Amino acid sequence: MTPSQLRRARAALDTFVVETPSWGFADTGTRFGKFFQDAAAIDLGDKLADAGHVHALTGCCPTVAVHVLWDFKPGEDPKAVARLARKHGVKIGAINPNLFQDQCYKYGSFGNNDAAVRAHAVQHCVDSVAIGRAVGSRYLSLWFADGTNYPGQGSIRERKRAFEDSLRQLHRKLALNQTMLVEYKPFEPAFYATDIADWGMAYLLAKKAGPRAKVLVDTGHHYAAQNIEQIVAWLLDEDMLGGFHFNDRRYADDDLTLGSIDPYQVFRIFHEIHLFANERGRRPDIAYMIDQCHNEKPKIEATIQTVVMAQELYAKAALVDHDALRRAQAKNDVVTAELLLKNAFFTDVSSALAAWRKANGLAADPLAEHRRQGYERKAAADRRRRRKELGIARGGSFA
Ligand code: RM4
Ligand code: MN
Ligand code: MN
Repeated sequence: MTPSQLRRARAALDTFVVETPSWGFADTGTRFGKFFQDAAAIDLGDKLADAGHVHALTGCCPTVAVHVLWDFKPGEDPKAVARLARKHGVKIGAINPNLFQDQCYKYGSFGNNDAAVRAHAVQHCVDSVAIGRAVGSRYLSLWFADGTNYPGQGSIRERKRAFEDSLRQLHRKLALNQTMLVEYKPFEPAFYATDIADWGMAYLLAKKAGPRAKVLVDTGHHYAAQNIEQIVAWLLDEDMLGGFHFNDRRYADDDLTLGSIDPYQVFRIFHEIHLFANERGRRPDIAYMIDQCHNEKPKIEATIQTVVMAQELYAKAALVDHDALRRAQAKNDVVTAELLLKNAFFTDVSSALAAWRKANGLAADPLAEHRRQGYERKAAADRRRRRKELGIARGGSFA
């Protein structure tokens, strides 16, 4: 790296933070079964402790996303949860309502043809907004399992209008500093017509809901051939990109570690963001979040891997010479333009990462440091003992 590249990479790292998901630290499963890890978090306290540990090692994960139904006991004071997070050195990030587990959601939530179910779903989101206010969270993150499984099962247009209406109602309840993120996913659990199946649908619904609704791009929620960075560039240009859920996939919504299958894809996404920032003279306000559940890898190790990979690719993408790129584009010099991206991607940024970590008082290799500290082993021993005391028997069902 040249000294100027080193400076650019370090400056990029100074601005980059990524949110960890509380659910990424707990036992989760596949559609077919659940495999347990002794070190998996038992309760929200454990999840926040794990998230705090990841932040202490990486220095760039100050917030934790929570799932309302999985993390908050009924009647629990959200302020107490915020205090618990602070105790572990983190803050509560995006609030994720749960609109898919209750029996009443069998035929959908915001898209349900029963007005009472829609009202119930909206009310749950309004309650989630209140939790967000209490804990000082900026984001309400919405993912809907809504859709139909068979042709003819429901009115596609009526469901669309039900979504428009419910999202508009919910938007009215947002605080001025809160943003509502609308996530899309092509299929699963609905296998015929998912109500918010792609970024265009999410864009339209967010636009109609109000100015504080934006689109959330989950990198795993696309068909294999889709050009995600093009979607990102369009959303940036329309000021409609609210955030990301990072993960990787080979087939569908696989929740694999970011960059484990296609790191160049992630680089290209970051490149579009850096290029936008360079042209506009300001960094876009984007929530970078992880959405991964690991069944085979130790959860904390996989999370650290993800964070380190995100930092590395973000730094690499910051090395693209934007002026040179514009010159090459103006001349239609396709090869030079492409090489500017490729060369940045293949540049070894490890010295920038090491310098940044040193300057921030962090170990050079967060994963090695995690292993050295023996956190996993200690957490496993503690949680094994507590499970026994609490009489927690773990079943094999997937959820
Ligand atoms: C979905 C989606 C959401 C997540 C749910 C549980 O696949 O990615 O973001 O909250 O799973
Ligand atoms: Mn997601
Ligand atoms: Mn997903």
